Amino acid sequence: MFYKHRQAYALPILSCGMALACVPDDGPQGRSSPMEPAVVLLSAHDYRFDAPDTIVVGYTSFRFVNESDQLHMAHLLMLDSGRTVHELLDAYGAGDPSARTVRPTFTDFVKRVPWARRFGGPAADAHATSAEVIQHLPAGRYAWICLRSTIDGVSHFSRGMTHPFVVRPTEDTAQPAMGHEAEVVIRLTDYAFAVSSPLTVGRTTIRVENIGPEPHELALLKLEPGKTMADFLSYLDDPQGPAPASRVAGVTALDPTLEAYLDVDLTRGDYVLACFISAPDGRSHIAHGMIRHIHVA
Ligand SMILES: [Cu+2]
Repeated sequence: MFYKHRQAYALPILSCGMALACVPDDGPQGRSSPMEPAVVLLSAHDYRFDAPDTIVVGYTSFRFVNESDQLHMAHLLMLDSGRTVHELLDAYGAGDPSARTVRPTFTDFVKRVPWARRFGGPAADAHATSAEVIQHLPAGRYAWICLRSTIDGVSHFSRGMTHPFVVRPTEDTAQPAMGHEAEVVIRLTDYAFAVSSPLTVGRTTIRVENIGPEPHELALLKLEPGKTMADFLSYLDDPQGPAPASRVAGVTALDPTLEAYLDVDLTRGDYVLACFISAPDGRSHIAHGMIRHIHVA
């Protein structure tokens, strides 16, 4: 059943290839039917996004292609009325060359900005395509931003990796809908992952819900053959040599009460669930216990 839905809403991507976003006759984003999420294709380069300026309210499936040699994220922030991306970059210290929001060790040290809601969005490893991240976006002003830093500590957004966009209301009563149910729910709490049922090989839709008071993310990484959680933890402390795990899917930070869907295609193996957000005490959520090994069979 899931395959049917997937094929239906994936078609606009195929028909518009690697364009910025699908622009069929019916509007600024790909849309196969009102009962399916609209499809938006994003791509990352060093250091910019190719992304649409306007999306229609409703469920949107983001597919993120990373064309560069390093990990990038298309993190979504919703800005309160009257706020601008310039103000956001100022708040994040983009003009300050010493400002480091994300250390090369991956922890997200970004400042809490009360008028910018962290709204999820995809991330992808170098030369990879993210799993589909499906979210309901209310009308408003948003920005895509990459919170990663270069190895010398310069944030990608201060190099220009941000892109404002608008989610506009529609008079069409049939907004893009989710279209299919989640088979698994992963709840993000302070500080743990609660997984409703085991993840299995093949295509799965996961609903990711932040039910804690902190912002949280879900990074799903697959361990390389023979590598263990201990290898992964020591790599986070001291990232030398090839990474023992690669990111296969995930939803970047969601503020409390927000949710997103993740359509993944899993292969057999050992995976790590991790949240790289930093807590108010300055330690990472991982240090607080927000890391978990799962086996997919
Ligand atoms: Cu967390």
